Amino acid sequence: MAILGLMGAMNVGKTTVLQMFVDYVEKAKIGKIKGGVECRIEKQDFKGESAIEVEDGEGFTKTITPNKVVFVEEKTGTSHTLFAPGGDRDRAVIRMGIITISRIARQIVGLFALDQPLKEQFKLYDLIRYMPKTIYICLNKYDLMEGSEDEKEAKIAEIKEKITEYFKKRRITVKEFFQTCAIEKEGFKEYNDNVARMILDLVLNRIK
Ligand SMILES: Nc1nc2c(ncn2[C@@H]2O[C@H](COP(=O)(O)OP(=O)(O)O)[C@@H](O)[C@H]2O)c(=O)[nH]1
Ligand SMILES: [Mg+2]
Repeated sequence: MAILGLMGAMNVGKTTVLQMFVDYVEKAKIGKIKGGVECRIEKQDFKGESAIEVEDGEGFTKTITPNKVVFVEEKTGTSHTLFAPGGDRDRAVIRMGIITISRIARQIVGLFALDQPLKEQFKLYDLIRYMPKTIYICLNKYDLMEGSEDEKEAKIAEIKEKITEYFKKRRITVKEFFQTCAIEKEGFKEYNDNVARMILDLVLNRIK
């Protein structure tokens, strides 16, 4: 039984990643992807999403209390729990969620948005005192990267290096990087599949 915590600054895509995973399970896609296994959702709680109205624009939601998903591997009957707290470290109730989940989770995934500066995104981790010795990194919003394939590759290599350095200073080893796109978008199916595969790799301990 795994307990996985998805951490990351506001708007990097924690809630969306979790929702995409649920979607893969509910639409029976997860057993069909490479590395997929049949699963079912036992519980999902996105009640902590609070709608934020903006004057002229679409509006968005902000995670107040942690999102939670429990799913079961059909073959073995093993259940796994996924948590994604909010990312707004300036609000006490959200901060409490971050700290609690960081202590409960046995595996932590740090999410980063590839289209936003890293520096701001690191700040959240300064808050978490109890971190495991290893962390997994999800580089999300791959679809928003600009440039040629070569340019993207170079940019990602640089980002990986900076993230590895940051955690190394805190004596945390980055064990694996994943690259994802958490919204359905043409041309990015492999990166959508990576969302589901990442979670399975982690809960099934497939990363050596
Ligand atoms: N283009 C793109 N948008 C994304 C992706 N993942 C999340 N988003 C969008 O980014 C915004 C913030 O996502 P959300 O899951 O609420 O972030 P959270 O604060 O980390 O939970 C939402 O508008 C999402 O639709 C992605 O991979 N690509
Ligand atoms: Mg959220």
